[in-house]
Amino acid sequence: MADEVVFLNAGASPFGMRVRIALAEKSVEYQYREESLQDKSPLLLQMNPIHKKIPVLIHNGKPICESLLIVQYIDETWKDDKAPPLLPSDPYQRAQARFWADYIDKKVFSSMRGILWSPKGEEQEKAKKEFIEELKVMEEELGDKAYFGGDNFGFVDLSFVPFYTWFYAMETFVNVSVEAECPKLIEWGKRCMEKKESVAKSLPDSLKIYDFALQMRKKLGVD
Ligand code: GS8
Repeated sequence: MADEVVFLNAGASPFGMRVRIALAEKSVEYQYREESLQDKSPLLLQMNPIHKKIPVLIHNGKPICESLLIVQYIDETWKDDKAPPLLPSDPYQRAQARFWADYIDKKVFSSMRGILWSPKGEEQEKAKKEFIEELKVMEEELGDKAYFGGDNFGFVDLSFVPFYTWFYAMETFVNVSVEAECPKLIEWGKRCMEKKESVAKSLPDSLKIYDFALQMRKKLGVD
């Protein structure tokens, strides 16, 4: 029986972009369902009753929630000869990759949220400072490698690159140039977009993301 794969997502979500890239990497066919986060479908509530969030992957009727766990599930389930595994085979290297993905979610995403959804002022400035510091940590980890995974695009690259398309919104909201602060990180983002079709076709345009963030700020009454 053919696999039935359903992907519940919302277009601008960096977490959803991770899943999109992973599915593209492994050439998995799936049905896409766009969710409205203001009016969640009964299917989303049934499939992710704990967090009630996208993304959710439903594989043969069984849900998997949380983007990093979904990506790991995809990596373990669809082993494609053309696409090397996203996670390294060595347990220590695997733990390190998971550490950086966790750092992105706990630290980088948290400062990005601070920039995006805070009113102009002290709180947003604090988030800006933290954001740049954290990006520098990521840049240091990248070092002179082509990818966080070394010569190949891997789990950390996949976990981080969706945020690259959000950088323009951050830069515009708090008047900072990520390229001036972290040039290697920008080169890495461009490399991912140019060399990885799975990335290029999964990331929305930065301007669209910026418009989306502006609309959200209005809706939330931040500005
Ligand atoms: C985060 C998912 C998330 O925040 C993951 O999958 O990695 N740790 C999770 N999803 C948001 C949309 S993206 O900002 C969401 O579904 N929000 C709906 C809500 O909070 O009601």
